[in-house]
Amino acid sequence: MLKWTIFVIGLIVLGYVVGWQSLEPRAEVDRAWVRLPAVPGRPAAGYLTIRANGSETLLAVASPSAERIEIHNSLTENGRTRMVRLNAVETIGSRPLVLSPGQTHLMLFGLNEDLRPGQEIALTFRFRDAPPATTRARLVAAGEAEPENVGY
Ligand SMILES: [Cu+2]
Repeated sequence: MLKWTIFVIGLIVLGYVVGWQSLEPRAEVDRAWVRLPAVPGRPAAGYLTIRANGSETLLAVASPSAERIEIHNSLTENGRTRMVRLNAVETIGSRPLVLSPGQTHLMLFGLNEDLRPGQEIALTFRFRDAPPATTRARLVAAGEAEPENVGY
């Protein structure tokens, strides 16, 4: 009887494990914020955290408030920092991927110049496998630190 009980429990556990692995790819974005440019008309920079239930690739980002959004990486060579455009950025397994100042970030070109610090804009993220995700990003002034309580 005990053997049967253990066998049945084993089947249930196996079912959960297999079920989890075959889950549809999912990705969400949170803690998004955008630092407005010091000079209007210059690009703004966006930061956020991507969480996926497996390895996932971010392919593109769009917003009704910006003409174009690029994914950038900051590189420091010989003491000079420059930015390179990335075609995509990947999560490693299900570890959260954090886009933060001085590292991988979004660059928002042609941002609506009527926007002010404290307001929010919508950002939509397109992934290789997971369905698109939309989040709201808090706007902060140039030179202002990362806002607290920016999670949703
Ligand atoms: Cu950049």
